Amino acid sequence: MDLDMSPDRLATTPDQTRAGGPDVAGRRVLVVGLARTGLAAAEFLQGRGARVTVTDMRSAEDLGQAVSTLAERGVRLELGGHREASFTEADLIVVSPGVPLNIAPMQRARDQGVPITGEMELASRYLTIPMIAVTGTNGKTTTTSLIGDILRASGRRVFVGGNIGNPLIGVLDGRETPDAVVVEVSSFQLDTAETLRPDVGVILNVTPDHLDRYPDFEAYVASKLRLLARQGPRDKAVFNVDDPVLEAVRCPAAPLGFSRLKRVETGAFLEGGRIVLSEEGRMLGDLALADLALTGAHNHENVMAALLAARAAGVDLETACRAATAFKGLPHRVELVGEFNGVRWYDDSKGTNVGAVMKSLEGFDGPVILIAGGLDKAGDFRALAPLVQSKVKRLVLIGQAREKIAAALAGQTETVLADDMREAVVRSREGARPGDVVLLSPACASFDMFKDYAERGRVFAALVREVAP
Ligand code: UMA
Repeated sequence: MDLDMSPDRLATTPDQTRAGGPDVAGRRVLVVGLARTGLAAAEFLQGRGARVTVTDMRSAEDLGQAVSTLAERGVRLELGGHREASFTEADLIVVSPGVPLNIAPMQRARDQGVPITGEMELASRYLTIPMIAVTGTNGKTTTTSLIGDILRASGRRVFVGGNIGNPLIGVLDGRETPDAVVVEVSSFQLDTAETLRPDVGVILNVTPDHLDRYPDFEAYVASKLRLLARQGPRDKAVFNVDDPVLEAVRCPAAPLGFSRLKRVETGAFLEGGRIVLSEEGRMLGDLALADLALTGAHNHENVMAALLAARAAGVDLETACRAATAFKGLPHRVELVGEFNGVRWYDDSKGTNVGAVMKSLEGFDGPVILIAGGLDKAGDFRALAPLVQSKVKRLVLIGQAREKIAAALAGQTETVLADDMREAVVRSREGARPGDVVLLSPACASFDMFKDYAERGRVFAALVREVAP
């Protein structure tokens, strides 16, 4: 087993982590999971001369096009289940983020010393251009996209990818020649990141999520903090100093804090309706919140983080602010579907955890009818109680978690259980008066009723347009 993926072998100093990825030619590499990540990783590894096998629990029929694409390229496929020997006999395992690291064959391979890595870690080892990486429980996608826009506005060619939907390893196919990459990084991707060292690392916030995958909140926090752990003093760490988890972070990189609540010596903060950027107590520039299309406290944080990250990457502040004011936001994130009979309907289907729903609710003053529920990720719905009591006039619950949420929030507000999204929209309309807001912000995953959060949002929006006028 001489394909050593350990940090010590390939990376003795932080800079050397980018000196070149492992030589996989002729090596047996097992790619676990054949969705977006697995397909991209397998194509990359095959192109580098590895002997690639891809395995997935799902059948060839379920997996569709990816199967024929890889079969045509001569990749071995083991579908409809995992074969333990393929794990233990591999020189390297590249695991997709959605595959738990403790499944039995992986555990066995790990015990036998087989290196296990993730696609993002692997890709980062071959990258020679600067990397800006963004993690956090909420706001990652918006912030990643905004940083991408700002860098483009400054004339740079940028690859924007990662958890946002297109695997980072795609940047290595040579079709594009970007000057920098901006990646959204999930905790699952960080779990397999041994040497990942972004030039600029951003952590937006850390609140409970994915507790169905981690033993406890501490383990999830530890995963998130890995983003900054291997940085060096020349790198930059951007993080939210209002967040109790991040406030006390000690990182090797130069810190750039941002805060909604207090002045920051070197970083960004809010004052008098403006974002102020500062360096050692000196004001560098500012931006009026009223000029932003992005609204809500959480988005103000996202913009502060993006401005700091872009500046750390060398973009001048004026260009960065201009791009931030031009940024319109992303679908399914407190997206206005429409106003009907004086009621505004918002799609926040991406609000898949309790912290996200709290941030979304904080952005509204008036009475809210909240549609929540879906597939529970072991969230503690009781944390919603104060906001539900003060802002939510009717709670409409759907999906597998509806009884659990109803029990957790019992007595806080009028609660209605609905059998599907149509009923949820109808029951919301019944309770809504002019001036109210109806907000779909589920605090849960979508997979019990929909393909993904985007489909959930689309179905909701279509029903609103049909039922609400
Ligand atoms: N599978 C197995 N064995 C198992 C478990 C799963 O073979 O024991 C297979 C499944 O049958 C499936 C494949 O593994 O075919 C799923 O892999 P995947 O879930 O990693 O799917 P990808 O399409 O590669 O998507 C992943 C990220 N998914 C997850 O982290 C769950 C995508 O993030 C990401 O956009 C994509 O890589 C590209 O980087 C999605 C996500 O929900 C948006 N992320 C979470 C979040 O944002 O909260 C972390």
